[in-house]
Formats: sequence, C-alpha cells, structure tokens
Amino acid sequence: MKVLILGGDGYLGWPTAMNCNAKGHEVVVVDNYLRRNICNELDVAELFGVPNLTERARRWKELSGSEIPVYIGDLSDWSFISEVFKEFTPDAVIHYAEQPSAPYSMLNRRAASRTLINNLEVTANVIYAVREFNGDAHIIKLGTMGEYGTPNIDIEEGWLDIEHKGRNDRFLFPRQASSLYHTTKIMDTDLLWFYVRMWGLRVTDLMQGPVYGFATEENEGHPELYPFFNYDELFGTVINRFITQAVAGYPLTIYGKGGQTRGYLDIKDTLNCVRLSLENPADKGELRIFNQYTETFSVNDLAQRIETVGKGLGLNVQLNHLDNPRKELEEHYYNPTATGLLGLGLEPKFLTDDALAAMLEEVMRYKDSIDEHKIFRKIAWT
Ligand code: USQ
Repeated sequence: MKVLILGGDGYLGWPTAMNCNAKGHEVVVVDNYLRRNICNELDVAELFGVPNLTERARRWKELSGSEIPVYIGDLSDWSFISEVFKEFTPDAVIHYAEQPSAPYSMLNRRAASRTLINNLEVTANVIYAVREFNGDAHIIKLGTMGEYGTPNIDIEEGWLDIEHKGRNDRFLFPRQASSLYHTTKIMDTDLLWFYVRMWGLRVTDLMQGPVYGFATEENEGHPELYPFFNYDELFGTVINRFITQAVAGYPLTIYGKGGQTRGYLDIKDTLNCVRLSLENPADKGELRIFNQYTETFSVNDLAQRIETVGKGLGLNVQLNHLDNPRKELEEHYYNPTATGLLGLGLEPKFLTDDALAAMLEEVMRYKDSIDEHKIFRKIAWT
C-alpha cells in the first residue's frame, strides 16, 4: 500500500515508517519538527541524540536499500498538505501529527493554544485532504485511552449501547479527559465521527495507552535509528521515566498514592497494532475504534516491579511518593476491553521481568548522559 505517515519524526512515527516499509509498503513521512522545537525551547531531557528525519531516512536507505521520501512542513497549512497529497495520493494515512504531551498542554496559555490549534487544525486538514484527493483512503488516527478517563464502569471499545426510557441507541463511549492534550484527542474523535457520517470516510481511531521502550525489529543494533527516548516530565512516559530514574539512582517519582491505573504496551506492539489496522482497513462510512494496550498496571505496580528487577541488576532503586502535580484519581476502578486488535491477530509482548531487565541494561549504556536536574520540574495541573 501507499502509506503516508504524518508526524513521521516522532517517538512512534519514525519506527512505524521503518516497520511499514520493511513489510513491503511504500512509505512517505511528513513532519514540521514541532516536538523537536518544543523540546529545544523547554530544555527537556533525551537519553541520546536523534538525527533529523532526512538523515534517518538516508541511513535507513543504506541499511535496507529502500527509500522513505521526507516532506518537512506544517500540515496545518493547506497549501503544504494539499501538495503532499497531490504528489503521493496515499491508500492510507497514519496520523500521528499532534502535540503529544499532556503536561506540556497544561504548562501555560501559549502551550495550551499551540496544542489546541495544531491538533485540531491538522486533523481537520487531513479530513479535507482525504476527501479532496482520495476519498477512499483509510485514515488511521492515534487517539488515546485517556479520552475515556477513569470512569467507575467498564470501558468498552469505543461505543456504548444505551437503553433509555425503553428505547435503545449506540453512542461513542462517554469521554472525560484529564488534560487539555487528552481533550484535543476527544475533539479529534468527534471531528472524525462527524465527517464519517457526512462524507462516508473510512477511519480507524486507535485508543492507545502509554507506550514504553525503544527497541524494534528494524533498529536492532542500529542506535542511530532509535526513536526519541525522553525521560523528563514533559515528554517522558512513566515506564521510560522510571527505568531511567532506576539507572540514575534517582528515587522513582510516584505521583500521589500511585494507584493510578492505565493500559500499557511495548513500542513493538504499537507497530503491530498500527500495521494490523492498515492491512485490515475499516469499511467506508465506518469509524472503527480499537483500544490499544496489552496490560494494565498501577503506578505502584510499575515502581515495585522496576525496583525488584533493578535491584537484581545491582541498581540502587528507591521509591518516592511525591505530591501529585496532576489532577487525577489516585485510586479508582479500571477495566477496559481490548479485543479488537487481538481479533486481527495481535500477539502481545508482555512486560516480563526479562523485558524490564533488557530495557534497564540498554539504558545503563547511556547512564553518563542522564541529567538528574531535568527529571522533575513540577508542572502543576491546577
Ligand atoms: N506518573 C507518575 N510519575 C511520573 C510520571 C507519570 O506517577 O513520573 C503517572 C501519571 O500521573 C499518570 C500515569 O503515570 O497517572 C501515566 O502518565 P504518563 O506520563 O506515562 O502518561 P500520560 O501523560 O497519560 O500520556 C502518555 C502519552 C500520551 C498518551 C497517553 C496514553 O504521553 O501521548 O496519549 O500516555 S493514556 O495515559 O492512556 O491516556
């Protein structure tokens, strides 16, 4: 298939590009370096440097013999996005081109506005570009499990059948996010659902939980092809942060009581989920929603497991309960369904002790570049 990957420079965008290309798809990547620019502006912490997208594509070609053309530009600019679609006419669009950090979206008014405008304008432009240049193209949109929040009922896969005063109907599952970033993802889903109804688009919305790791089949033995690995409070997700903290001997930053439970997945499973969705497209006029995670853990579960495995490797791992800078439930019911992707053939990779040890050992190779000052800056939600 001809696959257009928007946000191709990101933590998941670049690994997805290599993976789809390695599996025989023709891939083009687009990015405006929004995430890189925010990281530079805010002096965040990445474990290792990552070459720019053009350079990574060049190195991938040396390794694989296959070309991934790169477009650098802003997808909220209609003249740019329409140019890309005219030149490539994709069969599928994988849309990662969003400001992905919840803490960044809560930093200040400018960050909130940048998140809101970028995420919604790009999604709207993608919808219009698909309609104008190939109405049959499949849009695969990265949503988030955070759209649902932590309701006191089981979370279904996107939809809920409601019986009310003796009548029945089917609606999007109730959503109530706990950051502005997550709220923009709800708005994206609403936009997509609206245009699926209006224009009969073909859409898959992937409600993904926090992702961990950086090793994939394609970058094994090639650190120059690794994705970003942030361990700071803005762009680092909790498992990647805890692993780095354990290696640095920095007490693990458990927010509040640590009972916050989420659905997690290995970066390799993200790639498989996205590719399974690509190769088994949604129908025309369908908004198909999958919950994309493989296991649920509380923050305390994660901290304790990393403590045990880290100590086994001789690391000095300590746990620290900090005042929670976020506004979220710290003890709650959490029982989401996730059967759709298993039905398409996903074979999950679980967070075993061996997998944790492998991540700790890989991060230990970069121990000297960890800057402890950048681990916690207390971005408060309220
Ligand atoms: N947490 C800690 N200590 C830390 C960092 C996080 O206790 O040092 C807690 C948070 O308070 C939260 C949980 O760990 O309860 C997960 O936090 P996270 O930073 O790993 O994830 P989050 O901010 O929710 O966002 C990440 C990605 C986002 C994606 C989302 C999926 O950055 O792009 O959409 O995971 S989900 O969490 O299911 O909404």
